[in-house]
Amino acid sequence: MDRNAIIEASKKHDIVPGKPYKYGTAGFRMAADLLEGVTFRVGLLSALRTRKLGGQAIGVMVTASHNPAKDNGVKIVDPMGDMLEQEWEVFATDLVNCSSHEVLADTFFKLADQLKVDLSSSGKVIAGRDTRPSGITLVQALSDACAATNTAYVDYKILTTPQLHYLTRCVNTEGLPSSYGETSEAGYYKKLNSAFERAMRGKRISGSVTVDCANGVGGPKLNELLKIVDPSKTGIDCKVVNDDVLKPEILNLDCGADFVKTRQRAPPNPKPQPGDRWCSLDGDADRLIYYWVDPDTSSFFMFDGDRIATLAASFIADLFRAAGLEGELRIGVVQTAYANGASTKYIEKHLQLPVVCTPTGVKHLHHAACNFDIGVYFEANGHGTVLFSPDAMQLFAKKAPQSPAQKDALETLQALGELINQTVGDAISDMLMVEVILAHKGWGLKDWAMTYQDLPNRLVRVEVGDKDLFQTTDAERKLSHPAGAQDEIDQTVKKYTNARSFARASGTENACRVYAEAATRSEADDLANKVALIVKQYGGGA
Ligand code: G16
Repeated sequence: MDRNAIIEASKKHDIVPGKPYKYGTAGFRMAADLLEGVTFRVGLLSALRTRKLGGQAIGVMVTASHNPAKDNGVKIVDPMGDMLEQEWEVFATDLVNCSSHEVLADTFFKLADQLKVDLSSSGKVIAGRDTRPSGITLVQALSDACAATNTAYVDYKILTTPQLHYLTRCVNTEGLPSSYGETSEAGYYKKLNSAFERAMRGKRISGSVTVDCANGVGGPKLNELLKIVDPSKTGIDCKVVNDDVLKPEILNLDCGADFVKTRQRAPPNPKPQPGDRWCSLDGDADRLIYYWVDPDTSSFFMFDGDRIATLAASFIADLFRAAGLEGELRIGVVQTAYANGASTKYIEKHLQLPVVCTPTGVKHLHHAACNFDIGVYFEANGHGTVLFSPDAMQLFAKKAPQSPAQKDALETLQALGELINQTVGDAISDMLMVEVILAHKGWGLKDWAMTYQDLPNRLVRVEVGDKDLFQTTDAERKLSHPAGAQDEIDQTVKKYTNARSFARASGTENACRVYAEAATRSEADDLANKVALIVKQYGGGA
């Protein structure tokens, strides 16, 4: 590999000096005009990673997901479609913060040495981006990093984040018994549609579902899928709204999963009619939130990630019983500190399933979910999936059914394992999963809403002078720094009934987040505001 080639290419994609850059919750994420040099350097790290893993393809996704349109981001996807191994995040941070092109090249070769990477071997990177126009410049930087390091590069252009994860796994399993599917966008739609039809066999979906696509990449991609979906087979009636990707500035604006979850209300436009079933995706279609306006009470009701997790876990546990598999496989649920306390109680007490709590970030939840045969993981913000271990999939395929009911349950489990994205949370696949489960249970949204009652809660975004002052412990449920802040939060929480609150620095936005729940709506709001004030005071002002 040629040191000069790296230096010359780097000069075309210079880094903007300033604050140290950090690989956050979902890679590097910030204002798009700071990202060109960062993305080039992420390309260099990917060139090392693919070679370290014997030439398996590495995925790179350019997206800022739920963030405003002016932001962008870049993250690395490992060969099986999961997030970059955490140990390597440090190497990414090291490369990105190099002070000059020469230091960058030296650090690259030093890392190769340290990690025992054979630079003469071949490597491959595949890339995708969301609909943000800034993505075009960023993938060019990535492509140049690959060219400078003789790394094969395939640009899949505009994709949802879960599609890029799917393609990464497909490329690396092509022709193997573990083949994940056809390595193409069309292959993704085919796999989803066929699994959806199998999961729906003998059942019908009742009523329509309207999907708010946040004016992001999920809109055109869902429309592509719907071209091959035959509604006569399942009864699905999917209406797509907020799918305008030609006006970049309206991405995630007053719509989308993050808007619905944080504002706890439906997008103002178009407005859902009472009784209609709605859901929202986020800007890169990896989060999903359902909601409706209850026609009896006229109040807004949200089915967030916690509700989707409980729905999936209860359905899969029922299928296990019906298939005669009870006790043979371990099902568990993974949540974060943001999970509503009532959902955790419902899973542990009512569904009798174990719950594990991890820090925020799909990478943490995914990892913990792999410890179960069936791991259901969802963040309250709607990001999640259900992982089926290879053993579980084999058991569903091999077990001889003792009755038609057992056969049905085993076939549905197999179909779900194909329908649900095994690489990362996928809003389109999760939406089909929810539709399947509601149809199987014969449930409307009222039935789903009645499974348990959420504790009133509030999520607040707090801008501070330096969010990095805030460090957490105990799966982000407590602050270890700045000194004194947690004590003040604890004292405040004590004044409210059944209350809980925590604060943490966001890894995707330049802000802190405060979560509070309590016995009543006004107590939850009040507590969140009080804790936000504490955070502001300790965060050095905005
Ligand atoms: C990303 C991560 C999620 C995380 C979210 C917010 O989502 O993939 O796991 O929950 O950021 O993280 P934070 O609170 O640290 O800002 P997305 O949908 O924005 O890619």
